[in-house]
Amino acid sequence: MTKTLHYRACHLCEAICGLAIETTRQDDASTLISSIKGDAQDTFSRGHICPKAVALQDIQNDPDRLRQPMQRVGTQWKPIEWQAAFELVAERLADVQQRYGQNAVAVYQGNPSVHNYGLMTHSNYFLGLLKTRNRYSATSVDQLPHHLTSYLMYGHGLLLPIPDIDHTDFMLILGGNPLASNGSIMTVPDVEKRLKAIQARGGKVVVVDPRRSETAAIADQHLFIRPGGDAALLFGLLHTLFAEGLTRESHLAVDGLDAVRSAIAEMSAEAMSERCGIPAGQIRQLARDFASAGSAVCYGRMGVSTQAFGTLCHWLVQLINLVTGNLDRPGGALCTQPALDLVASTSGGGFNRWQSRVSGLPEYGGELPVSALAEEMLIEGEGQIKALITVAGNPVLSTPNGRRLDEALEGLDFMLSIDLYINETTRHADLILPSTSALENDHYDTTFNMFAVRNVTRFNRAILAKPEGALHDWEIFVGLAQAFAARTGRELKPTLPPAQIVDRGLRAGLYGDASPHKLSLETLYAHPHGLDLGALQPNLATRLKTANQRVQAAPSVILADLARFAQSSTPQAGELLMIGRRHVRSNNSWMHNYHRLVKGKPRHQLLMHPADLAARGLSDGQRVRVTSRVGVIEVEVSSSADMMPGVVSLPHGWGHERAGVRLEIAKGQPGVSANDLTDERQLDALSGNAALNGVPVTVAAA
Ligand SMILES: Nc1nc2c(c(=O)[nH]1)N[C@H]1C(S)=C(S)[C@@H](COP(=O)(O)OP(=O)(O)OC[C@H]3O[C@@H](n4cnc5c(=O)[nH]c(N)nc54)[C@H](O)[C@@H]3O)O[C@H]1N2
Ligand SMILES: Nc1nc2c(c(=O)[nH]1)N[C@H]1C(S)=C(S)[C@@H](COP(=O)(O)OP(=O)(O)OC[C@H]3O[C@@H](n4cnc5c(=O)[nH]c(N)nc54)[C@H](O)[C@@H]3O)O[C@H]1N2
Ligand code: SF4
Ligand SMILES: [Mo]
Repeated sequence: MTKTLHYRACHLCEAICGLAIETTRQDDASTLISSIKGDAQDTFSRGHICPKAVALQDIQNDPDRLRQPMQRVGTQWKPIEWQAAFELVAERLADVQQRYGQNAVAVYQGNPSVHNYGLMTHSNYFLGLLKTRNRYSATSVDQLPHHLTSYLMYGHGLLLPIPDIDHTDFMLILGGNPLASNGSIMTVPDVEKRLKAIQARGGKVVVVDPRRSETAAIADQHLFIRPGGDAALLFGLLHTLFAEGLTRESHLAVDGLDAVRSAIAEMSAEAMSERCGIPAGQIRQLARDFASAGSAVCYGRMGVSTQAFGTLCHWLVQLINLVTGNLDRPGGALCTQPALDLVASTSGGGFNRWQSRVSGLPEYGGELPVSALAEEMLIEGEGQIKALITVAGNPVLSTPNGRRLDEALEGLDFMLSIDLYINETTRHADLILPSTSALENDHYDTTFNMFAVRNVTRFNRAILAKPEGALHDWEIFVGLAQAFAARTGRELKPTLPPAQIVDRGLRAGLYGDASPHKLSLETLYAHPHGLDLGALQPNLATRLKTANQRVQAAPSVILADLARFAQSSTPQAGELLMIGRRHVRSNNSWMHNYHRLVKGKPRHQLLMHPADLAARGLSDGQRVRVTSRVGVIEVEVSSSADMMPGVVSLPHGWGHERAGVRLEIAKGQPGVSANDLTDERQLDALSGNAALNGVPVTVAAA
């Protein structure tokens, strides 16, 4: 038996923690993972990991994980050869497009699409050939408002200013719980230490959240907010900054600040207080604290993206940083200078160039909002979706009104899933093509290095050999592209493996723009613990992609959305609004099949304030029936004084007890799906992003 120590990052979530993985070569020549620990020599993550990293070995060994292409024949799954599978896909998709048009084939790309570089570099090699406008992804149940705001204000959807957490004196967090999520659009391994370091250097952390979250619990101040009330709070803050002369000159050239000032003239802290449930005095004080800090950063995430005014929220976050002089400034919000820069090498975005057929929801970046997916399948007419390809996604559990989508999938002519499991979504597929597992893959993080709180880079080598007959995700796309091109007589340009694409990008910038760091794969191979390229630096002035190279503070489509805000509902007596939550042992819908992560007491209960329980004659632990416009679920309720009265919390990604799902451990503790209650009609209408938080519900004894 020989033991070997390998170093690479975990890429299950955005934190990219360095791992030290020991493998043991057995006498029979097979290789086992003998331990997974944090890599103390990784200067970015400094040894930090969470329990999910240790479960990488469980993914590897899971008997439920698919290892070969599977074809559904009735209710049975039968193995099929790769080439036969590729040809079958090509035949079926070509047939659907020939009969119903190009848009009749839809695509949904899930979250791991940005955590696996082969999916980044090669999915379009195949999917691009389809030339369909029915492209969907998890972006529109997540961070779409961030991209749209950056596209409109800075000219590129990926110019996302990142909190300079290591140097700030004041961090205001709205709708993010990095202690559970490990940070999002803020790649920050070891976030708890970094937040506590703010406090240790005399700074402050303030959290705004309808639940006293794990992050709120360690903050200096926590403000409960009515779900969906953040735009009101942020208007009140910005108004106070203007009204009390708390603004500071920015070095950035800005258009439209006067227009902003007059547009929000009536939105004082006093006028906004009722909508967010925060007293005007506290709003004003927060504005003063923020403005008087040496440096400060306002950061908003999931909780403020996936709500009815997600884009207004992110626009206001940018403006608050801008007018206090904290945008593009150390200790404030800064853009990264990544080794492989997608801002330099991709187009900026594109918005509302076309709309969804049934509800007219706007396109962004070539995709339509996923809230429209089910109706585009169910409602007949020209352009109706007849076939679907899902890639690393589980929209039945992840998108609003998932039950309706579950039903819609039944009616498709053909469905292909590129996935590792037979889950709530892929059980409907005709064909599932599974890729190699994470540790069998090499990986370069094209996405999360862009969002990191330091400029960092690394290349992750595969640790386990590719099993015989297995294919990487990128190879599956190449196989599909070749078969589809052959079938339809289309020309296919040659491609390179992802590692070579990354090497080119590191050397020269992907499309010939000189890379600022002059790196190559070779240099990264020589740095197995990652390469630190320094703290974030001001660079927005030179990186702006707007037509006139100035920040656009008042994009007209955003100002137009103020009218919708003005007409929106104010709090109703007795209202009960549902929000979500994350737990460090879970990962969206797909890591519930590992005993190590799900053991112990269940974590999928509905949380409710004791006063709300009492008002309904309910008691802790009881089964309750939760009803929304679109659905009903039954679940156990847990009494929690951490909830804001009038708000209940249910995590998403559960609900594994469905016929045909092959997730034996997950089915032992299935939970229910929060997205059986969320409403596909509840949207940030401006961007089309789903409003998953702030869903009106009623709760009664089951
Ligand atoms: N109510 C509510 N709903 C939510 C959210 C919420 O907060 N509340 N959060 C939303 C957010 S932020 C997101 S990102 C979405 C996530 O939603 P989705 O992206 O739709 O789903 P995931 O649960 O991430 O499912 C990932 C799938 O990818 C597969 N997979 C994992 N690794 C690989 C790989 O390397 N290759 C391939 N081919 N497949 C792989 C897994 O088996 C699994 O089926 O959910 C959203 N839905
Ligand atoms: N352990 C774990 N880590 C993950 C994931 C996971 O599923 N599990 N998913 C990954 C993904 S895909 C993403 S996108 C990130 C998300 O990472 P985060 O953005 O940190 O998301 P959450 O942990 O869901 O935190 C959202 C917070 O918003 C609060 N909230 C809900 N509604 C409102 C509201 O109206 N206003 C305000 N102010 N707050 C509100 C919730 O109570 C919750 O505390 O996490 C990533 N990391
Ligand atoms: S926080 Fe956990 S899941 Fe995320 S990268 Fe680090 S070890 Fe992996
Ligand atoms: Mo996400």
